[in-house]
Amino acid sequence: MKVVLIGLGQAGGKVTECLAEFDYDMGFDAVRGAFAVNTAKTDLQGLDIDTMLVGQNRVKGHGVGGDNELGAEIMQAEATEVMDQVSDRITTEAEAIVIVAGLGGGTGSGGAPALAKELQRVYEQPVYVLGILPGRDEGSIYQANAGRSLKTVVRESTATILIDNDAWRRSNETVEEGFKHINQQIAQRVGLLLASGEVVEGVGESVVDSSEIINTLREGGIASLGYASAEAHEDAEQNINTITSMTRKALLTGMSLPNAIEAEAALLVIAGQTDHISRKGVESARSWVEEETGSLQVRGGDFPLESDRLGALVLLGGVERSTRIQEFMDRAREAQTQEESTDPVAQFENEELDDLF
Ligand SMILES: Nc1nc2c(ncn2[C@@H]2O[C@H](COP(=O)(O)OP(=O)(O)OP(=O)(O)O)[C@@H](O)[C@H]2O)c(=O)[nH]1
Ligand SMILES: [Mg+2]
Repeated sequence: MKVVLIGLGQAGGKVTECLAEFDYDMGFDAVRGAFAVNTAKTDLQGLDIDTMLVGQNRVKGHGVGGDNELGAEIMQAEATEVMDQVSDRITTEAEAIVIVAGLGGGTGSGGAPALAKELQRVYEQPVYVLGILPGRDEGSIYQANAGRSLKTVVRESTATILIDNDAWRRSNETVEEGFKHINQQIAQRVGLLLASGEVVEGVGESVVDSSEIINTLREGGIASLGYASAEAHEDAEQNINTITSMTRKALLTGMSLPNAIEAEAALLVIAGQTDHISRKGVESARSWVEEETGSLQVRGGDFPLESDRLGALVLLGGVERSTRIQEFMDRAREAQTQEESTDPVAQFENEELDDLF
């Protein structure tokens, strides 16, 4: 699937750069444009993609300091300039626009729903938000910001692909090392998903197509992504169990939103050398995904790739009813109340999370 990436804020810019690099290094050419937009000048320096500073008249290049209402206002005021900058890349060839942002901060958190709204108004292509949820141990302002942003982003985008910052965390890591690792994980998974719909050589019936990604994401507001890989045997018959156990691992322990398995729709992509892929393995993995997710719409396909390993990529669409999302929204609601608690009256007036705009 050919896409244009727009990273907003610090996390958005870094993850976008990672994704563009992965796509380039692998020679996939699914990323047709990569931009980083921020209110903080220093965060744009050193990024190896096109950059754009916004909100200069409001914050003079110093960032919005976690104020996502200000982040939203700045993007609402400057969306036209941002869209002018990216419009050359959003040709008819581009199949989707992907906004990338950390939902817990200010610039990306507020900017993502505001830009999604404008892009949806102007373009026919789907507008996806790749949103990053703060980890549990991040402060209440991050949780509250992310809750309000998520609510608004789901309303304004075609689908929101969520990454929980706790999902692929390893122990004994500094926050910085942790981010670097998570960003690489995101780039690999999202990069493979985008590239999987791009194969043209040796197209067979079983090869996955962009439209299958789009249809899976069409089914609902929130999506998640998981991956696992394993060594392949030379003989496809020997890979039946490899494919089913890899698929189990991807769905049960490898998702970007852990413990959110109930879904409206799913896509199972098996990546690897075509003569390593067992049809029987693929079929049984697919019916297992059907059972686990409770979805009647489980699509599937191969992603032919020169490798001595096999990979299983699982995309779930419509996971918003999962307990993981409910838990997060509760955490965000509680955090918003805490943030408002300087005004004792406000606490009782509103138990709901406010929309950002
Ligand atoms: N996965 C990942 N998350 C990050 C990274 N950097 C920051 N975050 C997360 O993103 C949120 C903060 O968003 P930032 O992108 O730093 O904020 P911003 O959009 O630049 O907004 P302001 O700095 O307030 O203007 C927090 O929840 C962080 O945990 C990163 O490199 N990778
Ligand atoms: Mg910042």
